[in-house]
Amino acid sequence: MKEALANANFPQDADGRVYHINVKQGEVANRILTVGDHVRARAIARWLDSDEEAGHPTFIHTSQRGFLTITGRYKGVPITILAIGMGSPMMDFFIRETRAVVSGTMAVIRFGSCGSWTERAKLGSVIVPRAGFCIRRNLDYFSDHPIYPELAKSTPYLVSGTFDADAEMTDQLAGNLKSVLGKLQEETDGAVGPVVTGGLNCDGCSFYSSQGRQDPAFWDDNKDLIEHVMKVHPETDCSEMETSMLFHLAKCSVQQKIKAAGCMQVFADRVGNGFIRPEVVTVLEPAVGKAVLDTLVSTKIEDEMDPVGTVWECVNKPSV
Ligand code: R1P
Ligand code: URA
Repeated sequence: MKEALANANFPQDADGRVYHINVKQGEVANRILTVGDHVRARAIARWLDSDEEAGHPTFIHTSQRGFLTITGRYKGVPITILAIGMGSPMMDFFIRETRAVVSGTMAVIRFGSCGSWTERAKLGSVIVPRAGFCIRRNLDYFSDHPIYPELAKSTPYLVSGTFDADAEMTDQLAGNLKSVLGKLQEETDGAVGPVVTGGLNCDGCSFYSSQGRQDPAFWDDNKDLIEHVMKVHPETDCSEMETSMLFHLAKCSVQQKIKAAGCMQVFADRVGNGFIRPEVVTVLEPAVGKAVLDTLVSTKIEDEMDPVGTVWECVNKPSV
């Protein structure tokens, strides 16, 4: 921590920089592509307009807490790519802190990796969920001195209801992905694709126990978890750790609108127990990243920020 901060409730420095992402108003655009992995973020950032095309340098900033913010333009439209790391608390930091420094509607698409729970989404597929839910370890079940005895006896894992993605952005994203991946599917002899739509994503609070992975080194009581979840939400396609939290927080943003959608590449086959090969990821990630950027720039934002004073203000005459 380098700057003096004020306000324990929502810490910001004298310039308005938020505590963990360390950005201020004018450094994050209304349209945001978010990922977990900073290598994925930098690979997708190669699609951004050059400094000459954009008319300003691309803004790149890594916070002390590891959030990577890249703000530039894509096809002339201001856009931010933000790598947040892993887990729902990181999604919470990201959404609350960006919401505090962006005015107007935010359009957020997460591009993650996931484990597939269905044969219709094999390794190399991309899933576009219509909604998501969460699975949380019920700590009282494992507690030495539970506060809520009934909850402690009830179940080791709590499964939530669902939160919808933005339907319009989701349809647009699915369409863009299908047109890009259809071609790649042929070129890669089916190693990439298809695009799987209409189902549910679930966020685990852990990569391990709450996604039903078996670990003899720990007391998890999760042998029947996947079967149980499939009974509660039979349309579940996959599990990962942040997208459902994004949908949940977008719904709970009560002062300013957040449109949220997500897509995830299948890295782990939880049905057949396989894992994606790195050379497939090399082909898949840039293609999906481009489809997400195309979706974001075609998303309508009625109350977009004025570029004056932002990092995307044209300071040089654009060459296009
Ligand atoms: C776990 O390996 C991580 O991968 C998934 C999960 O949501 C979790 O963050 O997404 P990312 O590849 O975007 O990090
Ligand atoms: N990310 C997850 O959270 N789970 C998986 O199975 C694969 C990637």
